[in-house]
Amino acid sequence: MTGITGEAIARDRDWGVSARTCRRAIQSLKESGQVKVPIPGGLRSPDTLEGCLDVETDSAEMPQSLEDLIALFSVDLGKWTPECVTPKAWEVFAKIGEEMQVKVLHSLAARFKRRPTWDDLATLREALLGDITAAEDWKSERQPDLAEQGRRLVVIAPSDVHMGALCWGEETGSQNYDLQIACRDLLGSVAWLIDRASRIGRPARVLLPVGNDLLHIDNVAATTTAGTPQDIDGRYHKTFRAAVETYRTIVGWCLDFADCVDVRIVPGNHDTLSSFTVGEVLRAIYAEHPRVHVVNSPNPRTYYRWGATLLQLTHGRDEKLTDLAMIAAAEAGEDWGQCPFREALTGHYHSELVCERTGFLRRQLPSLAPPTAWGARKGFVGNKRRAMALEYDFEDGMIGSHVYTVPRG
Ligand SMILES: [Mn+2]
Repeated sequence: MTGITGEAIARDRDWGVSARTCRRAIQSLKESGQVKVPIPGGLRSPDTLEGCLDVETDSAEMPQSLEDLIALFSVDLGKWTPECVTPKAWEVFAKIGEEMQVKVLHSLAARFKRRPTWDDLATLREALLGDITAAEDWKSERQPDLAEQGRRLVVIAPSDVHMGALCWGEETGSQNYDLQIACRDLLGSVAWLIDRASRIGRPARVLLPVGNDLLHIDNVAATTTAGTPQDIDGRYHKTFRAAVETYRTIVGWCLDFADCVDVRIVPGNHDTLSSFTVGEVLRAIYAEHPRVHVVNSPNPRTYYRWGATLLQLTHGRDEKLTDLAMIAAAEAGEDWGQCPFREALTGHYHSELVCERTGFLRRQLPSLAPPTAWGARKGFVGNKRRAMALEYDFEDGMIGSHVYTVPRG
């Protein structure tokens, strides 16, 4: 009786008795020693119905845990997953010699559900991968990844602030302007530009050109560098201190915004000496700072390289503007040869302009200051008071800009 079960007898022989009766009979024979039940006999053979697998032990000697059941029937858990486990118990009676004995027997039944087939999973996997890939494409369009952040330079370039200038709106037909307003608008523009640029992510570096007529006058006689008298608000020393403190604040903001800050001094025609001395103070302040690099030079032009881009920084008053490209080629020939993107950032004219010729692009920055009485007399009126930030990719050159416009009123 190898592996025979009560159910098998009841089903195959059609003896007209229940499986339980047959089991009891078998058990009775076993208990009496007349029948040897081999191990692992006494088991119900797995029945594979559509989508489910039933297994059941048939005696007290059989395993009593689900894990044992799985091992005993070699149930492939890759194909089947347990759905329910049903323990069973019943009494058997046997006459051994003259004595009737009672014994409680146990069994364990379990039902397994068929897992999705590999074909189904493969199809599902392909569909999911397609969805995920599409989602990643969409994500990368909307949000540059961290590797991209490391390739990004932001140039924060307020120009022609003319701190210390005094402008009377009734006379100029524009807004009033004094030292306090200049500091307010300079800080306000930089805060706005950093906020906008930070929405894209944290850049690797900030380039901060300082100068370009940051101060309106260059000496205690209240004149430009060349000696032209100006309308001024406050004393020279007061303006100088305000310029240093304002840029100290701005550098601090830039350090919160980016990993490194590169300060480049760009002398203007109103502040040739003052921008140099402001630069020297900033250089002293940040001499030991690991993330701030100040370059200050008496040379009117300075060059900055970011990957494939060469930037020429100059106020743009003294050179012939159409010569700037050849001046850059002469002064920064090696970088010129290696950089497919060559640009000049200039100021001075208080108007925004982009001019590209033979692969050299000159970006003329707008001014944060309103017209002075002299400018109004000359008819230099109506231009918008603005400050710009420019975004450069390490390999792809300029990739964007932000513009702050001083509110009207
Ligand atoms: Mn100027």
